[in-house]
Amino acid sequence: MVVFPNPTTEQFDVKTCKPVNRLTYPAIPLIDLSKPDSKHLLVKACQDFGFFKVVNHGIPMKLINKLESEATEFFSSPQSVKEKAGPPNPFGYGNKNIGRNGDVGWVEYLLLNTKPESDYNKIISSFEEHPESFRCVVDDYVRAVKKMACELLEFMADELKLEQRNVFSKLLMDEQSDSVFRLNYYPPCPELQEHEIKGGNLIGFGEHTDPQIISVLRSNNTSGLEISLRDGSWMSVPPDSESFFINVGDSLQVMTNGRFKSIKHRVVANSKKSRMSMIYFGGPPLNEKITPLASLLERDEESLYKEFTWFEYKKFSFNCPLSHNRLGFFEKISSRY
Ligand code: GA4
Repeated sequence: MVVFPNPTTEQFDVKTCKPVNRLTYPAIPLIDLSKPDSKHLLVKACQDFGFFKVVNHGIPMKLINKLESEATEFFSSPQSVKEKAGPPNPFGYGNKNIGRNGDVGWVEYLLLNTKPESDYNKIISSFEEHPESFRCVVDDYVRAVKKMACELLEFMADELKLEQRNVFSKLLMDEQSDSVFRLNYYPPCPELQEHEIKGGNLIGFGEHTDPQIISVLRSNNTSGLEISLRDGSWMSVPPDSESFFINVGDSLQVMTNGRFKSIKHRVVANSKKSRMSMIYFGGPPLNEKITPLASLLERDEESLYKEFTWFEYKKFSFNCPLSHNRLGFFEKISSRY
């Protein structure tokens, strides 16, 4: 087990968190699941941004709110209670330390494996007064967002004119799918008001791309999420507690031979308001080869990536710092390494 000393606020590097000024920002692609035509926008959204917002998704607000209130209750429990569920190894409760390589953020979190045989029950029963209800709501929520993620992946396959519309979704549906669920709580940081006045900010979760296939994020109405645009500027994503935000992950970028973009994103914390987010990371089984789909390659088009399994990619990623360009290591002609 790696034990990190408690990070100091200076480590959150307020300077690098300052957004680059731009005069105009592009609109975030919007997919309205109640309108069948909306799915035509998916491929373009994944190619141009690797990010989009989903509305009219059909997931009951009651379920979402129930999970948020369970999570709020957990994060407001005494530190000693929360720590019973940590440190993450790799699952469990974490506070400020992210991953194994010294990254820190102004965030508390709970990382859970979604596999039924995982030790997630053990983690939950160690801290909760009513673990049963927490477990049920996490299960119901994960089931619902996974279904939506699969639907979106199938629409993408349709739009890409792939013969097998479940070519991506079957990886999430597989019993061995290595998917993860994360609750992030960004507490307000009053000491940072002074930095905010000077236009600085505090890193909640540093810049990174998600290694999996697809990520489904829902947050409360506190801002903080920022996405990196092609010109290197950061765009703040207006929060919307009734919608979901979807990221293309590194694995989907590889499977589409770079057509879809795995988006770099980060979260900045706030001096006054807390932010709560819940993210489902849909991943493939560990032994799955992550390689461009043959049917997507044009004549003479070669794979941009060396062959690797999800296990190999995951092992490499989890030993890298958060902001590392991990996919660069697997590119055949390394562009950024
Ligand atoms: C980013 C996406 C998910 O939150 C996560 C993260 C994981 C962790 O928090 O342990 C990683 C990060 C994430 C990518 C690089 C490595 C691993 C922290 C880190 C420094 C759970 C995941 O799958 O990859």
